[in-house]
Amino acid sequence: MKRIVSIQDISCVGKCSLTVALPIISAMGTECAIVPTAVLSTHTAFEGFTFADLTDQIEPISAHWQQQKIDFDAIYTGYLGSFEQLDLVSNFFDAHGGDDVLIFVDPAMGDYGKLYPGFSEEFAVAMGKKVCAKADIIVPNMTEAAFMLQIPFVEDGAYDEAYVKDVLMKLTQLGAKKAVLTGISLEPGKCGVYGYDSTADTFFSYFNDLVDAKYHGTGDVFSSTTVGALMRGKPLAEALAIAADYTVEAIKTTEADPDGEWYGVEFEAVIPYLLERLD
Ligand code: PXL
Repeated sequence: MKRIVSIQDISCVGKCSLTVALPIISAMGTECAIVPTAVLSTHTAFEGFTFADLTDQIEPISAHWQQQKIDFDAIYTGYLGSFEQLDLVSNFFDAHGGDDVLIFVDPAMGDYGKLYPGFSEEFAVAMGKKVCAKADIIVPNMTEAAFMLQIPFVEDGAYDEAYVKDVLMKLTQLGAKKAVLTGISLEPGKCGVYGYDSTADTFFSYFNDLVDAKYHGTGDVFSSTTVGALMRGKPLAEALAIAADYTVEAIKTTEADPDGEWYGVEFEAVIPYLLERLD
């Protein structure tokens, strides 16, 4: 069985970061170790959330694993909360990375043209230079890409395919081998992903009908599923398609549930669909 480690926060309620990565990656048949970077009572879209920083645990955990010769098939990072964590995660890549270790970075920092509460433009630039630079695959949305590259944010409908390709090439110039832009819309009513593999100089894309609903944590569902599918041997383009379709299923299921929560999607209800797609 493959083993990955996911480095991100635990939002105790909120269906994002580790409470999404753990169940999805486990259900897909891969061991998911974790480095929790912080414990929050909820994700940051709730009012009055608590926050306990665990930055000082990252290095000792890493050192213990090195001493125990515990290694990983992939390192998957998501939401990170401070400049110091960016440095520690970059060191973690050096300590636990290698030719056979996939480094997958979701630079979860914002959406719809805005950074999440607490993040600065400088932080986004550092995420690009310190963490994305060492990745095999990065999966920002257009907001995160714009802040990391220090270019203006362009709304859906206002960019074309040539612009998307240009942003992707700039993202790989940060150092990542492959970049995938999520939440891309090139025609009304469609939404999907557009990627660039700088090692092969090839582009790829996958689109679904747009589901007009916004929920927290969908990026984490998408990234976790992509990592899970890659670990099961799927090529990147297929892993992204499975992840996009599963995320759409989870959103539609949540929308259809009159008791659906606002803060996250019912990805649990459609795990059987995901497992069918894996075979
Ligand atoms: O889904 C990204 C995410 C992860 N972790 C925390 C968040 C968010 C998005 O708002 O607040 C704590």
